Amino acid sequence: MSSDLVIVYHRQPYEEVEENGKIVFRENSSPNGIVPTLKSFFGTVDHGSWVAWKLAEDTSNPGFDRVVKISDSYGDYTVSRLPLTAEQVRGFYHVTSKEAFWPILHNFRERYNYDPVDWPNFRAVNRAFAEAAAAEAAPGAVVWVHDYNLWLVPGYLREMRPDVRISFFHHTPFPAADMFNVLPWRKEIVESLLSCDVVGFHIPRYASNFVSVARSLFDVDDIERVRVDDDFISEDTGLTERTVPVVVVHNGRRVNISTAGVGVDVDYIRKMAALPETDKHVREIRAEMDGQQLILSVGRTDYTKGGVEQLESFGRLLEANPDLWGKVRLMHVSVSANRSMAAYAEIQDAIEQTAGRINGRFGSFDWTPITLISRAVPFAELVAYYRAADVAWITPLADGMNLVCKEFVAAREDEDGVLVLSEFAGAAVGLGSAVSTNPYSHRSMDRAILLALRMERNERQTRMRHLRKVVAKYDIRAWGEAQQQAFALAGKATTSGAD
Ligand code: GDG
Repeated sequence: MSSDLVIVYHRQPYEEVEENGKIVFRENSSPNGIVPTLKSFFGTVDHGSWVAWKLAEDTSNPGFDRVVKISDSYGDYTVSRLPLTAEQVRGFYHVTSKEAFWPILHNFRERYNYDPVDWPNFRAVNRAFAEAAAAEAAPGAVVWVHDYNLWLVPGYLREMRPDVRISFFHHTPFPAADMFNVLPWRKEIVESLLSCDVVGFHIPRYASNFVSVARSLFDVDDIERVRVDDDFISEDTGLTERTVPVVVVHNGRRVNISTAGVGVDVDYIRKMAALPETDKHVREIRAEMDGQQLILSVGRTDYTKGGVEQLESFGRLLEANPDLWGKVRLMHVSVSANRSMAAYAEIQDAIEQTAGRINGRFGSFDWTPITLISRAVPFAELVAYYRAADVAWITPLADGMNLVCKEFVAAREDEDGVLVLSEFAGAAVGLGSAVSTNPYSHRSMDRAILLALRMERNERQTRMRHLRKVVAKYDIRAWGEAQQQAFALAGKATTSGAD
């Protein structure tokens, strides 16, 4: 059965587990995160499909059904599993996407690694994703492609299926032309993106950067711009833009540029925060803290998340303020997603060494300043920590959006707690009431955390109330609606004969 909506996302939308020798598909144990949100879109169409990859030793004889039907609380949908060998996955995902694209997207030119890239493999994998999507899509269907590792999919798909509407969403930042154009495949990538009906970003800066990159490489004209909504103009972040492009025309085709930042499931987090088990856990954490202040830091282990820089700031804070010894603790949750990759193993080591050095320098038998957690904490537990923390310290060097800071705010029904947020997280453009910090500046980092620890209750509440309004207004449902509107707009652009 062909589908009105095809979601192309590299990971499968469920957990595949073996039970009594049989493979069963289980809904992801946590309804939090982007995958359940994307699946909820299947409720808006007659039939939906999801395209993802699955490891196979022999791709022509993968030993699993390529297409399976799933029925879960999101309805009935099809999952098309693209068989890829371990070598193909390594080449397209771990090498090309993570070693070449990821550093450029996040402005780390010095970490960019060109040499091991196997470009023909990247093309072949993206083409295979496009073929799988083309096979699932009904005439005129929306095909919704996610993230940079699938950058070439729109171009191939447009050739195969001129009738479909293609929407592409970037979860990462999109850099300026000086940075993006370091990629030798820049023209091929941007040409593919310009064959979409909608290209989507979290914030106006990334949309503007994309358009300036496109203009540097192609004749792109008729750029329609609108003023950015006041909700996304924060004077404290270097990421603010005053206007944002909404349409560009390339080769006579209109390409809609959509800007809507992913939000969190505020209702779900609120409910979880209000559970009696969460209450009990919060009381236990507070009892354990025994009047000390708790700083919480949560993120993936990635150099973009600025973990080492943050730990060093904590070390300087203790060095300069002996009155804080024994009075404050940092819980640093840094979950490693890609242990096998050298860049991530190196950052994990650096985090462990820095935390160890600070604990050794300042700690005592009954006070360990930093608790380092490298395994994933169950989400229910994380919510208890969000509630119990005095400060959430979220200081990435670059981050497309950052959902952790929004989860923290959503969990704070008590309207207390301080958010210290990097001005280089996409979320910062909407969260002007956070304590803004520049993670590249020692002085700014050290000042912001001290300010947060010493902030009076009145100011904490005023800031938190404002943050909560914004996080609730731009929650995950608002993002979903913005995407639906963008799909509808894409439909109009196609039928109005803009081609
Ligand atoms: C990419 C972009 C963009 C973290 N530790 C634990 C845990 N988490 C969960 C958080 C949050 C998620 O992981 C992390 O989301 P982020 O948005 O902060 O970061 P990325 O993974 O880098 O995501 C990013 C995002 O895509 C969406 O577009 O915001 O900029 O880089 O939900 O709660 N969850 C659990 N235990 C942990 O220890 N259960």
